[in-house]
Amino acid sequence: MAAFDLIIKGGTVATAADTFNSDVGIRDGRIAALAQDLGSDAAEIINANGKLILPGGIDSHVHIAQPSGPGIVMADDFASATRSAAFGGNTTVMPFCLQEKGQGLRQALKHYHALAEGQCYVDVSFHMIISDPTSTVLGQELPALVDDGYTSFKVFMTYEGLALADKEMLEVFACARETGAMVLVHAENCDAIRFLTEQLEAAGRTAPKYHATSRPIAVEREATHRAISLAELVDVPITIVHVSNGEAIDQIRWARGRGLKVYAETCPQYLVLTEKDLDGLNMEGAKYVCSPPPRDEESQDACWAGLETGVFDIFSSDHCPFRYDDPAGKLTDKGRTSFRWVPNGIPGVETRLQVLFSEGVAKGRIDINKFVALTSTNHAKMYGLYPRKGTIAIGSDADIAIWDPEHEETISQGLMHGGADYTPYEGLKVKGWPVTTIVRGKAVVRDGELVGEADAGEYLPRERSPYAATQGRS
Ligand code: DUC
Ligand code: ZN
Ligand code: ZN
Repeated sequence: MAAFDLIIKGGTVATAADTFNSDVGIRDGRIAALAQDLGSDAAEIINANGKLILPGGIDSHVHIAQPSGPGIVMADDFASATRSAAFGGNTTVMPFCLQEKGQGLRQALKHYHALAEGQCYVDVSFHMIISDPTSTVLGQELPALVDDGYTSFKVFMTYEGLALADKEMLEVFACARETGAMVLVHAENCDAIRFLTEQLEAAGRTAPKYHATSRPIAVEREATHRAISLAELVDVPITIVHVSNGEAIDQIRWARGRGLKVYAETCPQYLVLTEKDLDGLNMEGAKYVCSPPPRDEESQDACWAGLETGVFDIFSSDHCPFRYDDPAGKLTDKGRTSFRWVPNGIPGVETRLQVLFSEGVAKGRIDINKFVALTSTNHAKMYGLYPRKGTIAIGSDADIAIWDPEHEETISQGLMHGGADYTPYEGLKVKGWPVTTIVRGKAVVRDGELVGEADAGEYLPRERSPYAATQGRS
């Protein structure tokens, strides 16, 4: 029997901490050896000369097959989303299991697991979305689920029907504190958006571009500050997801200045898109409708500064795909009557890493180690998967993306492998591309070709994260 199942030879390994030339020896799905020359005693050898060997991307913020309202269907099921993720250099994705009003969490999970079963090219793990925090949910279901490895959940401060009132937020936060779970917060003020939406509609301003007008920066800044204050009252760490601008970032800096454990995420759309993208001909702007909306160049600069200076712990896609040319997607009949009804979200799981690599690493804004931290290692740490996932170390799962750092490409829909019919990053020129994606020692994508199967991905129960531990301040 060979010493290794696979040796990746001759590449440059980069982790969140180090960059070094090393072969990577893989046995039984795990990393078994790192050395300058591991010889050739392996069932399979991949030559990685001139390539980067990175921990596979972990995208901890994706939406797959999530209920999205009457007549609206997400563009991706688990198979298409995880295939797309693999082509984008990802080895784990974390979608959201939505609790609908009146629904039990176990019931929601049972349905969601059934959708994922045997349909994943990469590993998956679910966050819950809590929309109905009844006493049974918070007192019984959620604590038991955290024990079962569902150690994070999201709450909305926006969207009628999903948004929690402040008292409910406090109750959910208190439950997170008790159970040691991580709470993710979508911070936009629901009432303020409703008010502005009504005003815009009354003035006949219903085109997709007014989606951005209806959710200005103040709406996000206020909710960010409120979420932080509510978390401080309860003494619970929180993660503010999809932060889009400098004023929200200021709230996070302020909280950290007070010693609070407030973590933050930003996404590609806040680095390379702006509000102007929503101003397309006819309904074209609907392709960019997501929340919070892309802002302006000043906000992009603020997000870059946040990435460079450590405000942001994680960089996720917020992949939430709807087809454009489809009445069940962006061109729903109601959506033509007002931006209010255009499904919120854009595809991005396949392009997240290239955008940050090219705009960040290749342009010298961040180094490769920070890139790995932001796109893989910190996701594993924050959500209880580390060190099994998120690094290249002896004993860790052999989840690896092999990158060609010199490969130049223009992003276009023709290159994508998901269920959407457009990419919001069409035409963006990038340098650096993932060529081979390996999940637990087995290639899913090899030299740009799909070689994995849809039942290769595993479901990952997670530990409680030390990032979510209360600070014992109250
Ligand atoms: N929030 C998300 O996190 N994703 C898509 C839509 C939304 O509002
Ligand atoms: Zn959100
Ligand atoms: Zn999201």
